[in-house]
Amino acid sequence: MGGLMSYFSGLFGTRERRILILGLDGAGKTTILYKLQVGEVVTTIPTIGFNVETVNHKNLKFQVWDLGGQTSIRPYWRCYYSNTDAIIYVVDSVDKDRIGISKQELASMLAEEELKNAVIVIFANKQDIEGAMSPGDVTKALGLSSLKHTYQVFKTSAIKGTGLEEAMEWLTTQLTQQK
Ligand SMILES: Nc1nc2c(ncn2[C@@H]2O[C@H](COP(=O)(O)OP(=O)(O)O)[C@@H](O)[C@H]2O)c(=O)[nH]1
Ligand SMILES: [Mg+2]
Repeated sequence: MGGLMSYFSGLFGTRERRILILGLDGAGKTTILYKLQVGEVVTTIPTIGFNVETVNHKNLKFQVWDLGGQTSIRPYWRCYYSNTDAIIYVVDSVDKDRIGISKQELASMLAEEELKNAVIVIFANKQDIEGAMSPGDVTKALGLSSLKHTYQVFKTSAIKGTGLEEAMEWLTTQLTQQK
């Protein structure tokens, strides 16, 4: 690992980039955030009561929170996702029971006007576990073919650290082209 941030070096010196890491609880978001070794993770709890993990590294800003369940606080998310350049959407590829909920959450998020230009990186996570859905299965289950956004699905294991570099390399290329 270690060298992961080098992928982002092409983005330094340009404008601020905001990247959200989202998905259902238990998908592996926090694990990924630490694996990326971007910097110190700061957890804040806004008054409305959901955890937001933030990491700032130069002009890159990562924010993480759990989707699912809390429809009443959804309007408050807006404060966090304006000007978002990319969403890393993390899926527990073993959790077939909740993949439908994950699909709905992604769809509601991407219906937001302010996120219409965001690049989407899907992490089909937990690939180290036997019986994990393949990227093809995850693509189907999330209904990605109807997405208007630029997206790509990657097989990842946050625990083992596999697939993260490839995904980050792709994302960096997309963001560099975006301007
Ligand atoms: N086997 C396996 N476990 C994982 C992987 N990623 C995360 N986990 C585990 O899944 C649980 C939830 O991870 P966490 O990062 O807290 O998920 P979050 O709720 O999305 O932030 C933890 O016990 C992690 O160790 C993975 O790729 N493979
Ligand atoms: Mg977490």
